[in-house]
Amino acid sequence: MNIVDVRVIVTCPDRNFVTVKIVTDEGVYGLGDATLNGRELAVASYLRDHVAPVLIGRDPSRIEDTWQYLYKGAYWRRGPVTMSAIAAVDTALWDILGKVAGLPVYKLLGGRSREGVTVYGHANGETVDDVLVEVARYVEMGYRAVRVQTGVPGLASTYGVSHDKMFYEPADAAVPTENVWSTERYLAHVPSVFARVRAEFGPTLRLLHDVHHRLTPIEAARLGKSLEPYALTWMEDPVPAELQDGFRLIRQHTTTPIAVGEVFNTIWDCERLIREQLIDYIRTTVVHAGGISHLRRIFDLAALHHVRSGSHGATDLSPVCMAAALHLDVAIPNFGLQEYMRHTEATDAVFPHGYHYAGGYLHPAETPGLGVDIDEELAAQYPYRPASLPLNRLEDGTVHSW
Ligand code: EZ4
Ligand code: CO
Repeated sequence: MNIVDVRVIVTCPDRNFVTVKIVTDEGVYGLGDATLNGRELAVASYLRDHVAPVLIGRDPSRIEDTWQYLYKGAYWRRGPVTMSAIAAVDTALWDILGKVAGLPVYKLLGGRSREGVTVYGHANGETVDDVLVEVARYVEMGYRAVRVQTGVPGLASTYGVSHDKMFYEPADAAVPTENVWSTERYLAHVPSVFARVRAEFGPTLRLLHDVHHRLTPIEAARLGKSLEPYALTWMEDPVPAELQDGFRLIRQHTTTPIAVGEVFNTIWDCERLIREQLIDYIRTTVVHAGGISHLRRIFDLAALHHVRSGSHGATDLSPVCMAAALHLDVAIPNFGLQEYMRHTEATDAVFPHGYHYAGGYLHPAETPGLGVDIDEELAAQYPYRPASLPLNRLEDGTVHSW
């Protein structure tokens, strides 16, 4: 069996997605997500101009060899553009292998380790009263874990808090929206939010909070300490993570568990964090961390060091990525949680899929491969629209970390 065509499909059913479709001479094809929020066309070009030509004629069952060929063969290693492109190819090849074998991909990864994939949803509201209503909605839908974000008194807007609740989209403008940020106002407010949520929903609902890389290590340590009475499942992205040593300082001060990794693209971004047990959850994803093959390598390293998975699953990760993530989530021994931000109807229509939500769990499809498809005709009706993630400035105008 040989690869005869590599198509790169860019579509915008309510948001942008880049998808690779690898077609074989026997008609079997596989899909991979290559979406890099706000930088989509860079990955599309990488795939079209540099990857597709070298894949033609290759044996699609040589998944590891193709990964090594693209990673080492580029000379220029790592980086989100390169790794998203490699991820898409790797994911598509696993999809093909599953279809050829007649098995869902999770069976090729060692089979089921659990009955379902526990997911968390996003409750966000401008005020604490608003967010309590949102948390209640998730609890009613059966969710066992909820991420809680609110506006900050005195700040006009906050990343992750929007007006449309179920389907919010942070990449909201071609030129980045600018928010004003104050660490003082934020740190003064957050503990009171969780005090109310815990009082209302009791001790067993798993609660999470995303800091979006906005603090320094000592500020994050203070936040973690102040949240200890509310027993969070994790505090996400407390600091910008280029400096892995920063996490040691947070760790020395607080028992609030730490999650990080949605912007990481290889094992080298988290190798020390994992090896030195500086984090509790690694949030790398299929699409941004080199595909199923490389993500499994990261999760295997994590398993040796008491670190569990907590993969990113926001709307910019397409249903193709979600399908792939669920196969890995259900198979690995050290699964923690899976983020699940629902896609819109338009997105779901372009990417028909067999995974489904029931009672707090997502379940991968039982069909061969990943169990997700793309409607290319429908996709063509939604042309690309430039959209960027917002940025933060401090009150004095300084550009701040996210
Ligand atoms: O900022 O997906 O945990 N989820 C998040 C998301 C990310 C976006 C970036 O593309 O932090 O909202
Ligand atoms: Co996040």
